[in-house]
Amino acid sequence: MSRTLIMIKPDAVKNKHIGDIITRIEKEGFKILGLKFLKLAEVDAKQFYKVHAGRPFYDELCKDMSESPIVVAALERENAVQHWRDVIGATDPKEAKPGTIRAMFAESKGKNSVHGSDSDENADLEISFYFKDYELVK
Ligand code: DAT
Ligand code: MG
Repeated sequence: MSRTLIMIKPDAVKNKHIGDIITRIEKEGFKILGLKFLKLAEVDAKQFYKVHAGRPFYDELCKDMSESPIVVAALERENAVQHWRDVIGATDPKEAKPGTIRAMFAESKGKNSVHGSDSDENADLEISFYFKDYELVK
């Protein structure tokens, strides 16, 4: 079993896809270890996405991510990181395969509905960004 950190981004919350995305999480066999609804401060969005600091889309990404609420979840499943990335599809919804969450719901490359960790190591870091250990079910 492994873990991944997912976010339902502001565009998907605004477009009323929280339920659709949580239903998909359940159908894909993930166990929810932690779940929160919150609004990021811009400074925290900048911290979360700091690997992208200096890239042309960084400021707008952090502004978009902090302008309205998001849902964050720590999920567990066999091969969690790769499975969730397969479920969400390519970063740019125009390149995402039919049936993936980004193909169905994303507005653009920047407002692309969902996040997923890109490695087991980053999943642990991202989960600890949002959750204390005692907030995750054992
Ligand atoms: P992913 O979210 O698929 O892991 P990433 O880590 O490369 O993609 O980028 C993080 C987020 O930054 C991505 O979900 C949306 C935004 N982003 C990335 N590349 C972008 C671009 N070329 N133009 C606008 N936004 C971009
Ligand atoms: Mg990424």
